[in-house]
Amino acid sequence: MNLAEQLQSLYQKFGELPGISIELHKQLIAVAVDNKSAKATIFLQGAQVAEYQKKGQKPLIWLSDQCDFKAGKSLRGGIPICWPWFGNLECNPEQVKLQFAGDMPAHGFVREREWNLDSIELVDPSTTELVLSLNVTPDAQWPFTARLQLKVTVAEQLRLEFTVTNSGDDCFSFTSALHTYLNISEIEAVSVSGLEGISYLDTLNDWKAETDETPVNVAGEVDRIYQNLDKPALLSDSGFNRAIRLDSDNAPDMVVWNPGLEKAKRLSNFANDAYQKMICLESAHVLDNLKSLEPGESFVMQLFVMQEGLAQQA
Ligand code: TA6
Repeated sequence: MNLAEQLQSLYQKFGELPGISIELHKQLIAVAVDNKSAKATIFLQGAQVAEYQKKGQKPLIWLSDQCDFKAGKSLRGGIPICWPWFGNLECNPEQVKLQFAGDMPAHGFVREREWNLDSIELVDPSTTELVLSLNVTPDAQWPFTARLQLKVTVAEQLRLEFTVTNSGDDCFSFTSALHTYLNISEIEAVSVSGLEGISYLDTLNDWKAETDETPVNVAGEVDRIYQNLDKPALLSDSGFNRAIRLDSDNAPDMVVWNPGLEKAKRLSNFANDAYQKMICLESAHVLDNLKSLEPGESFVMQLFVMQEGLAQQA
């Protein structure tokens, strides 16, 4: 189907639902949700959440104002789904790496593919549930068969439930992440707690293992892979006077990333000063926490993003 036929088909299925809009952003189709709790926008390409904003609050999710909405290119911002590998393939475990042939993009390939919008359910006036899916079939990049599903719940909190099913005849292994870009007041105004004492790999310092006993404050480029969290991460933003809690299920790791000025200049669709207004807290399972699925087995990872008032400073 071409874009016009796709839009027509989506309007016929979902266009009459209260609070639901089918949108075209240049080459990309999105579904917009507006209910009593929040507004949200999900692009069919990559099943990428691009917006989530609780009513009366500032946006929770950051999206670059330099997105070009081109087919085949993941939006800068939102919550890209990194699968069947996280980061550079070369930095993945052998068990994951050896499954691929050829030159591979960072963060896998499903964030660049067109997912299907299977269903939208208005659970209640404050809760909307969308299900998107993607069937991955063997090709020159990856010789396995999988069915991916993303369930997005737009309510007082944002919930993503990412399911991978081995729908083929051969076992495969993968790493993955929900690469959440958060909207912040100023990078100097935020700190991330909940990671104190958790071992992390500093990818900017030869992947050396480190730990911090204090909350993470960002001054310059940060790219850390925290392994095996034991509590939710909490982003405190004194500029917006709010805290954002990220809780997850089956995502034991978290990547904390801010490009800083120098890397910002090299990033696509990213203004030089945009590093001031975003930070990535990426719920993941990487390295030793890779997953392997036998035929018929499934894996489910969940992310809960909720906004809280800022604990009154003591
Ligand atoms: O998750 C952190 C990271 O791997 C950074 O190193 C940076 O590359 C970021 O992801 C963005 O990657 P992308 O391929 O979306 O530009």
